[in-house]
Amino acid sequence: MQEAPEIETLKSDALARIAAAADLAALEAVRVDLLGKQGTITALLKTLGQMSPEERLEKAPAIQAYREAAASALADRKAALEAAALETRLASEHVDLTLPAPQAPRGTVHPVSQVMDEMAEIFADLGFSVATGPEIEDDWFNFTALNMPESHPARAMHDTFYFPDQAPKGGRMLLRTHTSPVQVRTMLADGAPVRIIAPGRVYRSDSDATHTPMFHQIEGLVIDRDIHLGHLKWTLETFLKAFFEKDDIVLRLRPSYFPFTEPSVEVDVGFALVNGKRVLGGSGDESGHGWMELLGSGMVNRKVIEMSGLDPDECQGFAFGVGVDRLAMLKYGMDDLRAFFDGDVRWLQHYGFSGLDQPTLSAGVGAKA
Ligand code: 2U9
Repeated sequence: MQEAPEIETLKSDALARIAAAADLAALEAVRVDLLGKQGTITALLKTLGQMSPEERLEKAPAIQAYREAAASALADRKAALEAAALETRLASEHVDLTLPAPQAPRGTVHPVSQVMDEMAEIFADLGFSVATGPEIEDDWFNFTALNMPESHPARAMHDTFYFPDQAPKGGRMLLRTHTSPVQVRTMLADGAPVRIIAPGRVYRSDSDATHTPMFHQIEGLVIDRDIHLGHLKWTLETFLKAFFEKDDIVLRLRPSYFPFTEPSVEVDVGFALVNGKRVLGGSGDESGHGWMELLGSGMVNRKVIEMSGLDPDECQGFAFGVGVDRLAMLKYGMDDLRAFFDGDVRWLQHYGFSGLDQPTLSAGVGAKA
């Protein structure tokens, strides 16, 4: 009967070691030493296998009791040590709730989106609404309706991404090369009067340091009665003064040619060279000044008005087109167009806008800065 007391001793020693374990690591060491693969209790349990059935009957209860006592003491001690560790941490770690929460990395509004918002804000003040349309167009809306019939050389100039498949009305499907199809669709759908700007992505298959296969444009269209070039000039001046938040913006309208406008004018803006940097404002004819080409525009070609379902003797209008990426570079001083599309977070953090800073033109058009 010597045997059983020996199990009791083993058990009380084990329970003492468990109670004495100072931390979770020490307790884990005791657990492995007792119940691990090479543990003393594990070994003891294995001896049951080599015993005679009588002997097993006699010894097994004490050994089983020893194993359960050790296992539950280990579990209790583990819970106690974990609770104590949490207490210590809670006591030591005091969270200063007045401290601002750590800033989650915030995205920024891309300069192109910012400029599009600013322009929508300005033109909304001028009574324009924003019109959008499909980026995948057919060549009737992208070219023919804009007075660029099949053989028109301008088609080639617009070096176009064509799709293999046929367009519903014959012709070819393509990625739009300008947002002008949106204006044609609007005239066909809503008739006159029209006061819209059409912002969006456009595609041309040329890619070099200053051209990217996809870029952003905003075109504007006004169709009504008795619209003349003066309305165009005033609208562009008012827009650019509000956009660049400068009252001394001076424009020069230079005769040009576009198939969809007649007469057509390129619009230049005057700038001064201030220690090598171009500062917009003033006439470009003054010494130390110059003219910078900004956008194209003109009175809408009669043929385009006809093909858009309107009577050119009844109504006429003006249109303009401008590259948004280019406007953003001018206003916010970026010098590399390609960076617009690189998705470099450092560039976006530097040139991006926080979603909260609404375009600063809430003073509205014509308000004194
Ligand atoms: C309709 C009638 C006329 C839109 C116009 C321009 C001149 C123009 C360029 C500016 C920079 C394209 O992004 S860019 O390369 N655009 O110069 N666009 S007039 O004329 C229209 C549009 C629609 C129905």
